[in-house]
Amino acid sequence: MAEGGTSPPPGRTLVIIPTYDEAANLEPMVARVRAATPAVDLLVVDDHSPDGTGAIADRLAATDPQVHVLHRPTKDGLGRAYLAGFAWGLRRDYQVLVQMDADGSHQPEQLAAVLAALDHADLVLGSRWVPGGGVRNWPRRRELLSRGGSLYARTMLGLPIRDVTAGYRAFRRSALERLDLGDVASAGYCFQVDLASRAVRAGLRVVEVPIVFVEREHGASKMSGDIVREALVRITQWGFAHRWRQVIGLARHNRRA
Ligand SMILES: Nc1nc2c(ncn2[C@@H]2O[C@H](COP(=O)(O)OP(=O)(O)OP(=O)(O)O)[C@@H](O)[C@H]2O)c(=O)[nH]1
Ligand SMILES: [Mg+2]
Repeated sequence: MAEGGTSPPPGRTLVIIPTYDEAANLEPMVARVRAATPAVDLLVVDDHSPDGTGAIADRLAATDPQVHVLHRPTKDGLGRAYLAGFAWGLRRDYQVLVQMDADGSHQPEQLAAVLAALDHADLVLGSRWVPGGGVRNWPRRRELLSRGGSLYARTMLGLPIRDVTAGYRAFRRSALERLDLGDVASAGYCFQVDLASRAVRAGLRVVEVPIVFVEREHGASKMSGDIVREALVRITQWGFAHRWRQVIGLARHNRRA
């Protein structure tokens, strides 16, 4: 395994930014990404935002050949927006695909550190819950929900990851190609857990690097009770299935011994 963290990313990079009603955030975010890492391309995946975010994305794309836009007809969830973005990037020759929220929570200025860690990883998670990571301006209640959710998912699924719901991520193309994206059904938050879990089970090298997550200043969160419920139900189902597979494996092993 290569050591170090300063070499350039291994190929062309696409930063995928899903948007739903991010009119106040998109332009500054795109400008920050372009300033911080001028070599990367961007793909905005907009779900027909009523506030005109899609038109802003089109305007940015018209003046910058490194900015692209994928329009989808209706709001269909963060997970499916990312799947569409991955498919778009994989059809082209991008070697690295990055997930980044539009609301300023994932700081573009930390992208270089996230990409550098791909040097010795297949998937890099920008992590709030490793030393050096954290959150800024988050209400205590929100932090507890996130920490608790991560702990629950990590324990249920037996994952060696501190920030399982982290949404600031960089994948090598080869990693995404191994994850059977065709049968990912998670629409909301548990999409992040689903992909992290698939990566670990596939034997990929998953590395966490510290990031500071900043609470959005403009626009509204799309987080809802339904999204939390979807995550809770699915993670619990996956957890029991995982434990059951372990029990069966152990029984087979004992029978052979
Ligand atoms: N295309 C698309 N983007 C979405 C959808 N839902 C959320 N997003 C985007 O996904 C990113 C994260 O959504 P947020 O609403 O900030 O939710 P979050 O960051 O998970 O949760 P918070 O902690 O509340 O900010 C933002 O860029 C949203 O605009 C969706 O259904 N479709
Ligand atoms: Mg957010």
